[in-house]
Amino acid sequence: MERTYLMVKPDGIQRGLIGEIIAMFEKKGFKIVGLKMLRISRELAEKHYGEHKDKPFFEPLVEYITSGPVAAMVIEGKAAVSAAREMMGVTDPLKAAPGTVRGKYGIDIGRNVIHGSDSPASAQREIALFFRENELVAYSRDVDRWVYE
Ligand code: D4T
Repeated sequence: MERTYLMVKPDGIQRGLIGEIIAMFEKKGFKIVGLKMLRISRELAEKHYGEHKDKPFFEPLVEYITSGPVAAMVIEGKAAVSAAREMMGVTDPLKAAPGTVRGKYGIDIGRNVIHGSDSPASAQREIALFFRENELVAYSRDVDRWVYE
């Protein structure tokens, strides 16, 4: 089993999409092990998007991600990192496949609704950045025998 970090970005919150987005991952069969609302500080945004700090879109990206609250979550399941990326769709919502979060709900790349870790290493780093160990819950679900063979 693998864990990944997902976040409904400020545009998703303002547009009332938290429930729809969580439901997609929940109904897929993933287990939610961490969930909270927070307002990202500039310092945290710069850390989270550190790899982009020399890109022209860095400043607008930081402004956007700090512009309102986000919904942060950690989901767990088989191949959670790659499966969640597939379910999110590619970065540019106009190119994202229909049925993906970005394909369904976004238009502009700078308002692409959701974030998801792009590798198991990023997932580990981002989970530690956004959640304390005691905010993540380990539990079993009886339904898992109907999700996994
Ligand atoms: P995030 O990290 O937000 O889940 O998005 P991706 O993993 O899909 O994409 P990314 O890291 O390449 O980009 C991070 C973030 O920057 C915005 N962005 C990106 C932008 O505004 N203009 C651009 O040209 C690119 C490449 C969108 C997502």
